[in-house]
Amino acid sequence: MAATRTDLHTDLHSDTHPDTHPDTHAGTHAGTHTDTHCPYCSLQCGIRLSAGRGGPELAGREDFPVNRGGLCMKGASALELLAHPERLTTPLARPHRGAELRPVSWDEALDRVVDGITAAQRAHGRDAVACFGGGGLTNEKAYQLGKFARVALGTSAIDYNGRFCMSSAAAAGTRAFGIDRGLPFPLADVAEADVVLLVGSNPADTMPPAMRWFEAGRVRGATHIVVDPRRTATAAAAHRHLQPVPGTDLTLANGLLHIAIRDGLVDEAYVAARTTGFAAVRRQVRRDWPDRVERVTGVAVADLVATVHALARARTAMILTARGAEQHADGTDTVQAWINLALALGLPGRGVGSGWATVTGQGNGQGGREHGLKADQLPGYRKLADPAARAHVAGVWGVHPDSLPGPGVSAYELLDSLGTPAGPKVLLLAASNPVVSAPNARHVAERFGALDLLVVTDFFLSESARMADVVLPTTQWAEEEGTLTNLEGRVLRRRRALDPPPGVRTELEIWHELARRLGRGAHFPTDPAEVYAELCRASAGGVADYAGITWDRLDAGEELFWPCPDPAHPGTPRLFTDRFPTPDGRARFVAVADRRVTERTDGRYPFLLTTGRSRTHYQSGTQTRRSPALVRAEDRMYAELHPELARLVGVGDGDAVRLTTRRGSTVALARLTDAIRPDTVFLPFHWPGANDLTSPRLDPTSRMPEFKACAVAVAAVRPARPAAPPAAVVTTAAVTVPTTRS
Ligand SMILES: Nc1nc2c(c(=O)[nH]1)N[C@H]1C(S)=C(S)[C@@H](COP(=O)(O)OP(=O)(O)OC[C@H]3O[C@@H](n4cnc5c(=O)[nH]c(N)nc54)[C@H](O)[C@@H]3O)O[C@H]1N2
Ligand SMILES: Nc1nc2c(c(=O)[nH]1)N[C@H]1C(S)=C(S)[C@@H](COP(=O)(O)OP(=O)(O)OC[C@H]3O[C@@H](n4cnc5c(=O)[nH]c(N)nc54)[C@H](O)[C@@H]3O)O[C@H]1N2
Ligand code: SF4
Ligand SMILES: [Mo]
Repeated sequence: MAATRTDLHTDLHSDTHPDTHPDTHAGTHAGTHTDTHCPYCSLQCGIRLSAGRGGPELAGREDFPVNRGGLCMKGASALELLAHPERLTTPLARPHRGAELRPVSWDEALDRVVDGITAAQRAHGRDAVACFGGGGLTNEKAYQLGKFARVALGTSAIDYNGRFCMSSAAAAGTRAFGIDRGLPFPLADVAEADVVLLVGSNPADTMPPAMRWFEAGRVRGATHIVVDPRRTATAAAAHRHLQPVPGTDLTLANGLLHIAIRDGLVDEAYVAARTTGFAAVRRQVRRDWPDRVERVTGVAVADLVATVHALARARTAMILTARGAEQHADGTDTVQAWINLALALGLPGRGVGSGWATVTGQGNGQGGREHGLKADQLPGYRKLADPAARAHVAGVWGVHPDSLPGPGVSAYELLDSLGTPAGPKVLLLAASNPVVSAPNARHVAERFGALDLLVVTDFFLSESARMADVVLPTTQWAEEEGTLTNLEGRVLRRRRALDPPPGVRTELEIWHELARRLGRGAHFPTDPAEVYAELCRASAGGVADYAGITWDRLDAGEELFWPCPDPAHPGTPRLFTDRFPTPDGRARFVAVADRRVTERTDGRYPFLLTTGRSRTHYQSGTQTRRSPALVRAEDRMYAELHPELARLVGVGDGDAVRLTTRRGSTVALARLTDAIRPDTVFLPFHWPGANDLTSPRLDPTSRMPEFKACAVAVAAVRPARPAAPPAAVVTTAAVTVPTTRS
């Protein structure tokens, strides 16, 4: 590996750390280092890259307050992917449908893309071209892709994978508090909470370095309670574990609030002074009496009572939700139900160590949802339908407000419409792998097949890229400059430590070239600092105001959280201390009822399937399934089954098991564990197959799909122990990739 790495890259750049040699990219000498951040999750652990003898070396940054040197196995292995033999280093194109992808020049690839865009828009109108982005893109790239759609293409058809991530929490947070910043306080505040309730969140596996703050709290004597159908590593370390039926969190939260009201635990003074709408909620939860809640959720009344009393008695308490509570067809209302509980107990804005928060997931999951990647959104978390917002952003962009398209449809609806008579005919996809990660994924693959032109920008040939007509190779984390916003709303600098392989371009360069060919090149600079400065201007006065978070302040090492309206402003680590950013300054209760939206089990599909993450792999697996270290740790898809369920269907540990839902079927290796509910199967979605099963039913407000609960049939596969991995179990090693350097 090391030899390939030095082949492909010039050595590590000299230090860009402010203490030493700011902004020099010339040197290639040992002993220098660059401080940057991990390519993966929203914790954005600080990473230091140094020039070692055998090539670059990577270490966790002790000076970065979020991880203080800690890294998980994904972050620690991130160097393996930079000079990976499967790295894309030249554009690829298919001469015609059905032909193999083959290397082409940049000019040929870009001309092909622009010809496709022009032909589709001429025949079918501007919305015939769609864009789909990802929460891994830097702030500059997220901003630029949103602008590219509205200004270069003039299309309303743009959305991104954040819709599949935290959109329910974003919608509920905005509805309740007038703002969506995942953690409205620094992560370190977790250590100050006397009670923490984690709902559908498994940071011990999904953000291991974050556990230091939970552990610090426990050492101080804090009580931690986890709500999860599985006894995860997070639940095992907590004091109490509530193990509900998947999809019943809304009833659980309403039930806890019912008990709080019954037992006189509501903070009436806080409710009167800082909120509106409690009367309707109080009426709503009357019917959620404890016995009924126990029947629906499977959580014992004694656990319900103990949980709500612990939260209410605590000096400081937090409720944190993540994907387990949010990825449901009633995800927005479910999050609202947990917010209602937090408000009734007077937690948000009470002070350090209290509140409600959502634990955002992707590297730039927070920034990605602020700068205009979303179908209905303009930079600064502004609304595309708001005339004042349109006028402000059009002014920054140097276009007429009327030239901006209106809001488009959400991610799954967009994917579902591809290639239909009224839908887009061309898709530009960057930083997402929907044929693995979108719900009802086989259907999504069919829609990809119906397009006139699919263009994928990636650094590996993902399953989605493999279906493309044109593939554009781009830079990876350690090869680019930019900013990202982590789960706390803290803005960070990604710094370039290495040169990209020759032939690879940044996305800002790619979009500039496409825009230039469309006659709009002047609007699309390629320097990230310039794009960031424009983003700051576009966000000024918006909810997510970056105007004061200058590139220079970030480079000087200032710790800056948005909103930060001017360069003299210190930023806002903690929100809600005096008021909520709603018109009347109060937080809003909303009465939410159980609409029983979760797909029903029946005789044919008698169990519940839930999906999520393993500690080892990341998302659709494009990156981590190519890491030798991570593949050694876990090389194929597994399904967690309770031994009782396994006995019922005749499956042993390590046997192949077939899972079938109303959408499709897949095979995984059975992993028997009594840590899961006997009526529930858990499947990680890091390999193709899991999303052939999931339901595309959408939340009416956030348009979040129902990833976390659907009805499933479970059957043994005969012969029970296949010699080779079963068909749907795809390991990277088994996949032949049309090579780019043959
Ligand atoms: N190793 C690893 N880490 C990651 C990622 C990764 O892919 N791999 N991805 C990153 C991203 S983008 C995200 S969004 C975060 C996600 O981070 P998490 O939200 O922590 O991860 P998940 O595994 O999706 O879901 C959390 C838990 O929800 C539980 N759950 C399932 N159904 C329900 C339910 O109905 N109710 C409740 N209460 N719980 C339920 C699952 O058992 C699971 O343990 O992780 C980030 N970090
Ligand atoms: N069943 C089920 N499905 C789920 C979930 C679940 O819990 N269960 N979780 C959902 C969630 S929370 C999420 S966030 C999504 C994530 O799912 P995806 O959107 O598929 O996310 P990734 O797998 O991270 O895909 C990123 C792709 O872009 C590439 N990439 C990374 N960085 C860049 C970049 O800067 N530029 C470009 N051009 N490419 C880049 C990677 O190589 C990879 O191919 O999956 C969702 N799907
Ligand atoms: S926890 Fe997240 S940011 Fe930190 S090293 Fe792991 S993947 Fe990277
Ligand atoms: Mo996510």
